[in-house]
Amino acid sequence: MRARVGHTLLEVIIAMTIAAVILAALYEILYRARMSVDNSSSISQAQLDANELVSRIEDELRQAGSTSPDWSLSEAGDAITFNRCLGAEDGVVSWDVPWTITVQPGETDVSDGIDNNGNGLVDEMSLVVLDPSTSGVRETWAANVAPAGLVFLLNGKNLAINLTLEVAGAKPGAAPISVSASGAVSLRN
Ligand SMILES: [Ca+2]
Ligand SMILES: [Ca+2]
Repeated sequence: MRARVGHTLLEVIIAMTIAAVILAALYEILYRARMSVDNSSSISQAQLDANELVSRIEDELRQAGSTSPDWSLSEAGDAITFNRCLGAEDGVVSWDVPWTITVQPGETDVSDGIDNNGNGLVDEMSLVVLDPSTSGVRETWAANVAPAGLVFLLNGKNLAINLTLEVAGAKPGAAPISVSASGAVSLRN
């Protein structure tokens, strides 16, 4: 009887198929692990950003008194207008130009329930500083604020601030992940 040498074509095909299936499964596992790491680092970064932005708002408001000439809080609690105090001389306080800190629809994603710019966030808003006399944008501080993600709540002299940012979900079409930070300022007289 002749000794069997090598493998039949069928055996080779079966072996290659099994190898391909194993490689595809490994790739899927690695891909998911990578996505999960990327997503959790985006969430951590968004949390740092949210904390930093709330501190920035606190710093601005701390300088402003609620008696500053243009002080006002919108009825919806999503916009605050104030003047920064530039100092006092001979008992006369001098105030900076008015600022409004608020959120408004992002330039590339209008408020229509659709993710127009395809970044995984629906109707994300921008955190902006407006010139209240013209409604022009003086500064943009963040572009991934959740819809209605900025809330000011005044209780006596205590002003609470809550900001919610969003991070796109790990998979396309997944719901965004919200990250919130809050702070408070005791307003000066
Ligand atoms: Ca979007
Ligand atoms: Ca939209």
